[in-house]
Amino acid sequence: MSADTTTSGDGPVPELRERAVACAERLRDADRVLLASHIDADGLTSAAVAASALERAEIPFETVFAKQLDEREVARIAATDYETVLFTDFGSGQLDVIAPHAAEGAFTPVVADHHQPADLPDGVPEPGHHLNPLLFGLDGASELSGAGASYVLARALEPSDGDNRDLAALAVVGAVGDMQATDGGLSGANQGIVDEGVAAGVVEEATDLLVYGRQTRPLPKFLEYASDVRIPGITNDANGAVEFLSGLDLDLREDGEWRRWVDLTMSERQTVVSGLLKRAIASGVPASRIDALVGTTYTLTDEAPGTELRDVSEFSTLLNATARYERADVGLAVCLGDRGDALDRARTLLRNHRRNLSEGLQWVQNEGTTVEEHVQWFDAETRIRETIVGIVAGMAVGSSGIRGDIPILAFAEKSDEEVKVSARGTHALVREGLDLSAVMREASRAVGGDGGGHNVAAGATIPTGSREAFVAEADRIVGEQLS
Ligand SMILES: [Mn+2]
Repeated sequence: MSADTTTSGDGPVPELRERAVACAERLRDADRVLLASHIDADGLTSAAVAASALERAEIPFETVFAKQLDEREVARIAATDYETVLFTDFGSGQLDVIAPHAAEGAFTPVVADHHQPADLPDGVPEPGHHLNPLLFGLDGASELSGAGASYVLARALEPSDGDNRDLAALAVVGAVGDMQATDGGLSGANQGIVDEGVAAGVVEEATDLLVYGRQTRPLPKFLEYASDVRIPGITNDANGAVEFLSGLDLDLREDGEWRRWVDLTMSERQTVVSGLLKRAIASGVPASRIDALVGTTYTLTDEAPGTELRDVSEFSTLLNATARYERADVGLAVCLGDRGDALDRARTLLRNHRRNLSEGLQWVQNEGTTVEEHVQWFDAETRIRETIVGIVAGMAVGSSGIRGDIPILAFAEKSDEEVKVSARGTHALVREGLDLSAVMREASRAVGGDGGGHNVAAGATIPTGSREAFVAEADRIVGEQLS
């Protein structure tokens, strides 16, 4: 029998753990720490995990957030009198900017990230406190998120009488929010974190219907909006969903109100699932799509049943809604346990977010995209907020009237001087060689901007007026990648 260390107290990967211990030592040596994190679901949970761990280790800290860690932002950080800066969910891709400041003695960086590390300028030494799964042969897009890297650090920061495994709950929210789950389930080092969360009694893993809104949506809305697997006559069909449910011979209303998925007994759920499967088969939905209806789900057992926070995917959606509207303070407060004002605010932000997304998608579908040789694009200018234009682009690829066999570039105005670009591809294109992270970095730098991200989804900021040159450059690079 070989020793399996993946689920031991050493955390998900022993080499990562060793690096985390070195990072933790640096943090313990600091009088106080500036915690800087990315503004998205993964970045917010990263910050919450790190903040909780610093608090418990009695290390004073202050938290700041940024949408993008560019030269200006790093310079602002360097100008503070913090000697130690902990970067979470970003920092690796900006090491070329951070390391020179560190070399000059402005601050000592500790980085817990999962994005592609940048090459350093000649003669600038590699910072020593760099915790990133990519340095240890793990996939940063599917095996460990920023929150996961922060969690590994948090375990290393545990006081001798403490146990930070409860923070696995937030790390799982971060991984799911970072789109690291396939068929609902996490893998790699992420699975190790799930196991620790289960052992700590904060996470529950189950096989269930993979439909958004298990905790919060009344059954007809729950099925109507289940758009990942389209079932004719139910999906996007309010009357159809009600008719389907009414025909099941179950008592699905309580005091005249529709019950929610979470309210059903196991046997009631089975009746609904088998009815759905029958309907899907009868309507000719392909078997592979039908399989995608059911998969792994994660429940946070300390959260109240029937709330967004109980279900990991609903929790991460709620956080994203706060992030997209620059309310990182609200998202962080929810992560740190505020169930009053912050939660109310987050819910309002989510309602507005949904309305903005559907209006945005409608607009793209009406306008259509401009198709180049290897990419398609649209410029929303100020019609779609730059913070949600990427999500709209992802929803648009392959939707009604928009091609799904080439990547999409989406532009939106950021300021008078800057334009935000978001790129979205498909996993099929990535298998053929598409790497949008490289496309966005190279094409943006060619026009005086900067960018990066993941192979299937990436972003950049470019100077106003450079759109045409950027599209030409991106089109050429994508052509090279896919040839
Ligand atoms: Mn992330």
